[in-house]
Amino acid sequence: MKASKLVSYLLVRLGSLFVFVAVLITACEKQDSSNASVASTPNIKLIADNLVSPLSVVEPPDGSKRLFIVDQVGKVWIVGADGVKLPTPFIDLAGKMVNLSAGYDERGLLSMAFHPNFKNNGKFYLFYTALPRTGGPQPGVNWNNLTRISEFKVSAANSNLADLNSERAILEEDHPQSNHNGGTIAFGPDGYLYISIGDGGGSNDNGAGHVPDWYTVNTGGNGQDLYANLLGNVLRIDVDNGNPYSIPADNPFVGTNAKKEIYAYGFRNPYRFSFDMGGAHQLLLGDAGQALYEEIDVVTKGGNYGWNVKEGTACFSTDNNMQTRASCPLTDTAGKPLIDPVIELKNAANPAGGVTVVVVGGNVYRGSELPELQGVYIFGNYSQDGRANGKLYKASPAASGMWAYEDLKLKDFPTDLGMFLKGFGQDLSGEIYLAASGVQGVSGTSGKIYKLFADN
Ligand SMILES: [Ca+2]
Ligand SMILES: [Ca+2]
Ligand SMILES: [Ca+2]
Repeated sequence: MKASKLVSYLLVRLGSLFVFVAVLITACEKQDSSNASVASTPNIKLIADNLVSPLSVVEPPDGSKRLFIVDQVGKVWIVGADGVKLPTPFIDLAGKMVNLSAGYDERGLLSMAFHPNFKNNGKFYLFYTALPRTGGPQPGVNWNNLTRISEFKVSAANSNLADLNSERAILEEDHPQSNHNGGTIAFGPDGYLYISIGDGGGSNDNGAGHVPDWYTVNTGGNGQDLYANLLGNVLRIDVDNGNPYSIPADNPFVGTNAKKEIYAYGFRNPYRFSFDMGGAHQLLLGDAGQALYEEIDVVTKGGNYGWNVKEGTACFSTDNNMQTRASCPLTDTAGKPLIDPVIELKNAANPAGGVTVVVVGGNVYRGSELPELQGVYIFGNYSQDGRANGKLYKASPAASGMWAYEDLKLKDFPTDLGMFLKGFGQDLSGEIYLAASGVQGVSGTSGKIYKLFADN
């Protein structure tokens, strides 16, 4: 080998070595950067479409990796493990429900929960709006509808079909007006079924079917009343004992004259709530406000969340719901503090500059797609101003006081979703889903389910 050839040979070998070392360094840097949780790019991808008014997504605890989609019209649709929506709905309850208004309606099939032991007992639960019973809250006024939570079983022959005839009504409550149905059901980490029910509807927690409570400065008050009905509460019942259910022994009003199903009270329209899959398994709830404030609450056993004494952190006035009162009680007559929200947003009608028509309670992210969102509460804005421009927020839970929150920016939707945001869902891996549609009402086929994912 000539000297010149030897030199060039060595240069080539050294060059290869350099390239090899450079690749090693780059690989190490990549390794380091993933460990150091460099922010990924949140985006949403389509999971199912051609829905009417989807409100939630639930995964059954049976290992099937299916997703069940609740459509307000009364149908539950299944998306299989292969990502394909089945052509036949799991169940269709429309024949058992009130007729819904195409333009706008808060009634219908509002949520679904699987029994924790669904894999073995095939039981699941639906919250829906049935035809009203005869009679009404006062002479000459009929009930608008009947809230019904029922147990059903999956068909013995086909795990993708429910047995409609297996219905066992668990809990029913007469509802005076069409709105404020609440409408979430979920099993807590304690195995009990939690149910959110609104104040009965109308406005200001007033009118037929809204009883007077301890706070006589404001008229009405199903939110504060604990005796006359189940409205304005989060309830907790044991569906595995009793017929049709029993009261958990440590429910807060056991041994009193109050309704023993009540777990927490003082809500206006607790439309969506969820349990954190991790951490302390907190119950996080979005309560829709009247005219000025929207709120997210951390719900604890026996807690009083203020309505209709307070709207958010403000003192509410039934004399004029656009003006707060200068002061109001800090506690109820039982000495319970009126618990303020952890997040408060100004309602779109707030003259001080509103941001949302209604807040939509979401879920704490516990998935693996977006590590930087681990433990972050994702919630939503149904619409900023009445148009199809809902959006997402993210909030960092704080040990005390108000939680900081900001927009959760999505790659393909940098300003808003271009849709009405109607609800959330979470699979058993902790990933989060959105339910949205292009219209406010229960009509059309613009309803879609999206999954939050890292688009990078
Ligand atoms: Ca009152
Ligand atoms: Ca009540
Ligand atoms: Ca409140």
